[in-house]
Amino acid sequence: MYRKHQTLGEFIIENQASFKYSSGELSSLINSIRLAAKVVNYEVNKAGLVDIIGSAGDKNIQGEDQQKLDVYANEKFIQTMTNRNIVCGIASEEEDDFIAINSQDENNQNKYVVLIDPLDGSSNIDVNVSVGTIFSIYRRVTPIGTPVTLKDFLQPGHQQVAAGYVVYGTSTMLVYTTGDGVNGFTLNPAIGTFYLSHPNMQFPEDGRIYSVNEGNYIHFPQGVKNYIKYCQMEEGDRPYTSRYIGSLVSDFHRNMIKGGIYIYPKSSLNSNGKLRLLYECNPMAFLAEQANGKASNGFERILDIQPTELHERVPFICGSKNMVEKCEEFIQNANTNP
Ligand code: P6P
Repeated sequence: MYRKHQTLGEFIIENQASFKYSSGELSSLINSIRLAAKVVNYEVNKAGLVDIIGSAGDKNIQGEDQQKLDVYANEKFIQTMTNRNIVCGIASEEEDDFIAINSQDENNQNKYVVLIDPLDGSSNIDVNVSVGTIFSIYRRVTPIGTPVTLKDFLQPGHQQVAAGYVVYGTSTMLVYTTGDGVNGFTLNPAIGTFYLSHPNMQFPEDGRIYSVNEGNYIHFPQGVKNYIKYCQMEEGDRPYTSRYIGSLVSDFHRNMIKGGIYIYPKSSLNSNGKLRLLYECNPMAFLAEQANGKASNGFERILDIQPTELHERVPFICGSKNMVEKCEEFIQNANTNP
């Protein structure tokens, strides 16, 4: 149910009843993410003006230099969700282990856990290219009132109750789903309000944009190489256009609007690819499927993968359904006919 110029706050209230768990807590959680997004957006937008760019001198569990904005965004999202006593646990790309919230309080009736990549694409920050926040929300599976455990976080993606991203681009947008389609809200920075600008977002079934880091081409599996050559061939609606921003949220967002495919495959450099299942691939896969798109690891649906570790990586192919299926065909054929 949409109204022109509807604000995110109005949308949450008016659509809460449609949320199958019909719980005000999820609405409060989305509202807390909205608040944190505005705070981080303010810092991202002024990063070029103050000394907040550049490494914080630490490295995260991925062994990557932590940019100061990474650290700031991580703190803001965790603080906002913790202060409002809405969730029982948080896992973040920037945190080695999950964070239990009020877990010793047997009166803690909070039933949601959140997994987050607070500032994805952060290597783009100091070159003024879009970055994003990605979030994934589950109901806990262990008894309410007991300390949250790793089991609450290692759930397959099809158990997500909500997922979304913030893209800090030419405009700042919050795009999310609670399992009833995907809706995009654009921030009016003058008044700090998100307005419904992209109702019911859908991937076109076909597209002409492929997003992959071709600098790694020689390290890709043969099937991926064959698909990239297919995209480049003069035939039918090809060659396609190559667009790769180096920021998953930005490439995904453009592909969802225009049609396209994003590929981060395994390679001889990364045996499981680079992207993390729990707080990058699962939320983006949930959004993709809710927007008539598709997401797999080349062989199986991302949302069906049973996680075994908090920061595990998976090969990721996501976007317009027909493009993903064509890429899967090349990967699976090369596997059977090497
Ligand atoms: P590469 C950013 O670090 C990220 O996780 C995604 O946002 C992006 O698509 C990818 O990695 C870029 O990785 O190896 O191509 O630089």
